[in-house]
Amino acid sequence: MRRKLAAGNWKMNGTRADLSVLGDLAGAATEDGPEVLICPPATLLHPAATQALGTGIVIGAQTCHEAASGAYTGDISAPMVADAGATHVILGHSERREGYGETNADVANKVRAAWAADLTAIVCVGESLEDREGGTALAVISEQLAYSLPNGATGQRLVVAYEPIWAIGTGKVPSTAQIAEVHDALRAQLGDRFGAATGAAVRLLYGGSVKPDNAAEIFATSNVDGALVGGASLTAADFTPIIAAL
Ligand code: G2H
Repeated sequence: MRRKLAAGNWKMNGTRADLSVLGDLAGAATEDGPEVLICPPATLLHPAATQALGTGIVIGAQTCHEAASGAYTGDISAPMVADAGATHVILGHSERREGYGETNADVANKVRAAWAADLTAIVCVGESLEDREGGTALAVISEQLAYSLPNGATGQRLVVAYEPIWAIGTGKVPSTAQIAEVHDALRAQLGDRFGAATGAAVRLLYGGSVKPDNAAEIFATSNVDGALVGGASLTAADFTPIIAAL
């Protein structure tokens, strides 16, 4: 049985004062309920992890470098993320792929680094509007998944997030049939590559304009084990009902 996961991606939002959201969410993270993950900016990883102690909320980073240390000005490594108290890292988000030129091979190297540091990697895949309208969405996603994942995935250390680029921050959401088609294909591909047990154990998140008013419908969709939520994870008022819908 896959535990549901509500993951908040704060992107480049938040200062220490905003960590009060963790306190407001504390009641939402229960042992029997969905796992609640907040991925704040790197500056907040350590204070967030400290503040989350005892709440059941876990903390993740939004990216990491593939090397453990070295002359990479401005970057943070997977061991640093773990040292800050985080347990997860989002990798290959489309904003990283598009804005920083991260390739599938880069993402796979980062996943290796994350696993070496005992972090759970949340690997993002998703098609552009052009891919969707041109009928190549499934092929594009399949290729991203194939080349963004190194060997050695397990249900514990891999989560896959499907985020259609055209749905991110736009208020546009694919139909539940479109989400199901992609998630079913992801599940099948993971099973073919890593074996049936691992394929069945990896959690699949949907991401892209998840809001309190559409969460329940999305969560009722085939092979959707939770969500990667951007804008609506910034306040407890929005994120709490999303967690509750899982
Ligand atoms: C997609 C998502 C979070 P939003 O990027 O990863 O953001 O919910 O704001 O569309």
